[in-house]
Order: sequence, then C-alpha cells, then structure tokens
Amino acid sequence: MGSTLAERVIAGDPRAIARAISLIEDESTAGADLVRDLYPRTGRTYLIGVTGPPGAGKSTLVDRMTGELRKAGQTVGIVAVDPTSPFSGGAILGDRVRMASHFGDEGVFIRSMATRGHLGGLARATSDVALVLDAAGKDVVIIETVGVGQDEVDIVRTADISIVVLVPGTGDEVQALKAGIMEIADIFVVNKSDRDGADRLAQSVAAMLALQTFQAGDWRPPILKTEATTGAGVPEVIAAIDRFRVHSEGERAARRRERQEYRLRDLLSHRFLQLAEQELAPGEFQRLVDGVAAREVDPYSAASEIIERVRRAGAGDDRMAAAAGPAATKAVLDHVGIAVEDIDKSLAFFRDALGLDVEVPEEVASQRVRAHFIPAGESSIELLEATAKDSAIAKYVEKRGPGIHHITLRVRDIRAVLDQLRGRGVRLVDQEPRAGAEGSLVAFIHPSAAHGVLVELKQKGS
Ligand SMILES: Nc1nc2c(ncn2[C@@H]2O[C@H](COP(=O)(O)OP(=O)(O)OP(=O)(O)O)[C@@H](O)[C@H]2O)c(=O)[nH]1
Ligand SMILES: [Mg+2]
Repeated sequence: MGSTLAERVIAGDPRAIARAISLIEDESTAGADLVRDLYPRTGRTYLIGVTGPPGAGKSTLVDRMTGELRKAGQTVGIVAVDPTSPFSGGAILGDRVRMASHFGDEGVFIRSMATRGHLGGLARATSDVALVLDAAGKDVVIIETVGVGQDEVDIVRTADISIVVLVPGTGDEVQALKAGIMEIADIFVVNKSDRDGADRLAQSVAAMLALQTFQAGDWRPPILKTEATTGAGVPEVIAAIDRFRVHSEGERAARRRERQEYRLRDLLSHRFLQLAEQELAPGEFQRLVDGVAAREVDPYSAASEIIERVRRAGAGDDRMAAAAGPAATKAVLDHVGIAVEDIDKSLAFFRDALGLDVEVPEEVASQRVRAHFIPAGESSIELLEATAKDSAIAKYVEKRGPGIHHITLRVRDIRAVLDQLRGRGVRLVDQEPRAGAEGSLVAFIHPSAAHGVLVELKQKGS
C-alpha cells in the first residue's frame, strides 16, 4: 500500500494502467504529472503501427499477431483507434469480444479509443496511451488506426514499424493509395486472402514498389498474404517484423527522434493555442474569424495580431506578478553600498582581514565619487568614496560617519515594483526609474519609508 499510481503502472497493474490512461485522456494536470513520472521508464517497448482501410481485418490480424507474440513469451499492449466495424460497436466492449482470446491474460492490455473527443488531438492521446503501456513494461505495443485522415496516418508513420493492411476486391486499394498510406509501409499485408483478387492486389502493390528505386541494403517492404480469421500467414508477418526490427536497428533512434519531434511540435502548438485562447476576450476569436470572412482583415494579419497579443501578455507577466503581491516580485540583494573615507584602506581590510577578492577594476560612479565593487557570493559590496565636498557621499559621512549607505535590490520589472510600492503609499525618491550603469534602470525608495535604510531598486539592462 501507499504506492503511487505511477509505481503501480510501472509494476504492470492493469487497473492502474486503465486509471492512468483515463487521467491522461481527461487532459488533467494529474495526467501531465503522471506522464512526467512515467517518462523516464519508457523507451523499451517496440511500437508497431497497423493501418489500412475500414474493415480490412486489422483488429482480427492484431488479435492473431498478439497470439503469436504471447506464444513467444512477449507481453503486448494494444491501442485500437476508432474501431468502426459492427463487431467492435464502438469502444472497449467490442474489442474485448473480438480479442476474447486474450481476455483474462495479464500479459495483454487492450484499449480502444474514439477518434473524436480528444481536445488535444488524437495523435497525442494515442502516444500517451502507448507511453503508459511502455512504462508498464509491455514488450510490444500495437497501435491500430484506420488509414483515413492525416492524424491516423501520422500515428502509424512514426511507429517503429508501419504495417499497411489491404483487402482485395473492394476498391479500397485505390482509396488507400489516395490516402497516402502506401509510402509509409514497412510491410504490406494483403488480408482476406481467402477472397478473390488477393493475388491481383499483391501484384499491383508489387508493381507499384517496382517503380521505386531501392539501393542495395535498403529495406524492401515485403507483401504478405494473410487470412486473419484463421490465422494463416500470420506467423510470416511476425517473422517479417523480426527481420525489419533487426534490419532497422541503426535507424530506430532517428525514427524515434522524429516521433518525439512530432510529439513536441504537436504539444507545443496545442499549448500555444490554449494560451492564445486564454489571452483573447470571450468571443474575440470568433470576431476575428468574422473579420476574415468579411474580408476586413486577412488571415495572416489576424494570426499576427493574436501572436502579438500573446507576446505582450508574456512581457506583462512581471507586471501581473507584481499585482499578485510581494511574493511574486521577489527581489535579490545585488549589493550593499558602504560610504568610506579612504577606499584603498577599506579595500585592504576586505582583502586582508576577510579574504575577499578585491582585484576588480575601480568604477567612476560620477565625477564626485569613486566606487569599487567587491564580489561576495551572489552579491557584492560597493565601496564609495567622495571626491568632492558637496557629493551625497561626503554629506553622508559628515553627518553620520562612514558606514552602510544603501542597499540595492535587483528586481525583474522595476516599473511594476514601483507601481506596487506606490499602491501601498510607500514614499519614493524616484517616481520613475532612471538610467543606471550598463543599461540598467534604478530608482530609490526614501529611507523614511524603509526603516532608515536607503533602498535602491535596480533592473539589469537586457
Ligand atoms: N473472409 C475473411 N474475413 C475476415 C478476415 N479478416 C477479418 N475478416 C472479417 O472482416 C471483418 C472486419 O474485421 P476487423 O478485424 O474488425 O477489421 P478492422 O480493419 O479492424 O475494422 P475497423 O477497425 O472497423 O476499421 C470481420 O467480420 C472479420 O471477421 C479474413 O482474412 N478473411
Ligand atoms: Mg479494428
């Protein structure tokens, strides 16, 4: 007891796996946290993508393949995307029925997913489910998608191996060619080879492949005939997968990298859209669409406007943080300024007595002040010596003697901090920041408002 969901997933607990998948599908933050915890445990699974026209017998084939893999002692995860055939009747129950041969087998986990209803997109939802099964230690994960639609094809294209299933005599061959799934095949399966036209279909695929040039050592996709209902030809499919797996060993890393890149881009565009939507007032996006539809604004300008809005919002983060309160505008100590009578004597003290490294060039802070910074960890000590009788440092020393003159706090957005201080009625020396050294902006808080300490605020130059 007491083990986390992630731990139970990693231990392969089917209920934990199911729960994890639901969390991720809900796009909850708990789901995102879970992915983060599981991610380091992934990368071991061999991912097989199976696609083809609706009703080609993909699920039946996957079921048979699973049987073969189980015989070889492999554990299997199956993700079936949008099963439309009457058998599956949508959702889990159907695939449970079809895959009844594996029901109750802990070495097999089956999950069906609808195409629709994924806010974040089908590809992401599918890869996240595959990720959970990977973390759960499944040796092989098979993703089945219908080969219509770019999303579905992309899912399979980026798997470790892509299998395209075709069926004779339905005209689907042509459709499949149109859908652009032929190029992604590492293995062609002509299923329902008990039907007429299987040989003809196999030949036309071979003819198509003959048009491509293969270099010596290139993988040439085999064309295999199966009868998934009886299992005929399925061991040959498994054997071809094994051969491809060995053959593509060297390219697998690149292929997986491509998969991760696709995933990251996909996630990023999703997140960016979310951000943009948050930034726009309710109905504003629709108004922009109206504007584009009415030819008042072109789509490029509309997109630019949204992007600009998000950028400005990003720049305003500090200001918003300031409005949220002091904790959000954390300042760090930049340096402590000490008014001294003789900068060289003071330097010697900090160097000899305290062991600080003082070999930093002197700065001329102004005509009337010499300044020398001594680094001390994240902060530094600034020694200030007056060079004219009417300078602020000279007056300070005259009135109070040498000692700490000011402290400087570094802030990220000085204007936001000044706004906030004004809001609290804090007396300021500078209402607006002024230019400091090296492009920085500085402003002073009056010592009477800061318990006797002269506080300088500083925003580093960018
Ligand atoms: N005659 C014959 N029928 C098959 C064969 N393989 C599958 N079928 C049948 O074809 C129908 C569809 O099979 P599925 O496995 O659901 O096909 P699918 O490609 O997964 O379908 P979707 O996921 O809905 O696109 C079922 O009635 C199967 O029994 C086969 O090799 N020969
Ligand atoms: Mg299916």
